[in-house]
Amino acid sequence: MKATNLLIASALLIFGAQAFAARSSSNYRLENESHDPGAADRSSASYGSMTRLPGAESQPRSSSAYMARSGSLGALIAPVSLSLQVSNDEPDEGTQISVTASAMLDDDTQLTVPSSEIQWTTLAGPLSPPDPGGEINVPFLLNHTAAALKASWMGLDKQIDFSLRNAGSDNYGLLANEGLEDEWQALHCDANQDQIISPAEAALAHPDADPDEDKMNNLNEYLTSTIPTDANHRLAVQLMSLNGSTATLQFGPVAPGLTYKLWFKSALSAERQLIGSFPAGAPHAGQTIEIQDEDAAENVGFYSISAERTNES
Ligand SMILES: [Ca+2]
Ligand SMILES: [Ca+2]
Ligand SMILES: [Ca+2]
Ligand SMILES: [Ca+2]
Repeated sequence: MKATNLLIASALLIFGAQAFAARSSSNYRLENESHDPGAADRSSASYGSMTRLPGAESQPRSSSAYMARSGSLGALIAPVSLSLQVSNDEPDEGTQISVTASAMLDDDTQLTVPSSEIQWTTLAGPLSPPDPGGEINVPFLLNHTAAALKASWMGLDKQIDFSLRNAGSDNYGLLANEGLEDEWQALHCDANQDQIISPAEAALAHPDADPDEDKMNNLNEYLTSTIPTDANHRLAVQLMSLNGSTATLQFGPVAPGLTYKLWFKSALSAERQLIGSFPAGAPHAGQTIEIQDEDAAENVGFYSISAERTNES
């Protein structure tokens, strides 16, 4: 009895070795063969297959070149192109958009690819990759901004370009809701112009701050189109000379879109009188304007200059 048991065990061992061994002849060699007597899934380095009946609950599987169609019997499919559909490629800042991805397969059918299966890369701009549901929150912007995302899936790449619209001028991060254009504030306070505004930079850009200490706060520098980080750049009027009753004055720097008014008062406590209005045309932009007040009194007086915006240029 003992001898018989030993013989049976040896026979099973020999059968198993024949069924699973790699085989070859002078014409072919079969590597990595797998054997699934229970009709289970099989795969090698270059293909994947599943042996479930249509409708069976299963997940698609893939290799670098193929994926198995979910629920089908041993079907292999190869995606040939990837496409992206976006709800709006010119969205306003602060809105939400959605991206859906689909693949054209080599049997001319389409497959929806979940966002969560895609590897997303931000190529340009401030957009983060979509969440697993394909939603993207468009951040608030300083200005109109181009953006691009890349989707990579199953060896296929697809780029999608966006033109993000700056819908509001006073809504950006720490610069929001201060009554000054964010773009102007960032131009002068964002030290490395990376559009990341630190609390210290935001403090320098506050309407009441005077970072160049020229006694013109940022609000007034903004209103008169002067540079808030240059103490030599501030709207001022200077008396150049006084000959008889003719005063020669210079004021500036002037900017397009502003109208300047020259005022005089005989004493600090007196009512100011309007000497004249001077639209600042383009030829004078950034320059100083010289004017003469031919009714200047020879006694002490005070000139001042003010500016108001007359158009949006
Ligand atoms: Ca904005
Ligand atoms: Ca602002
Ligand atoms: Ca200032
Ligand atoms: Ca200044």
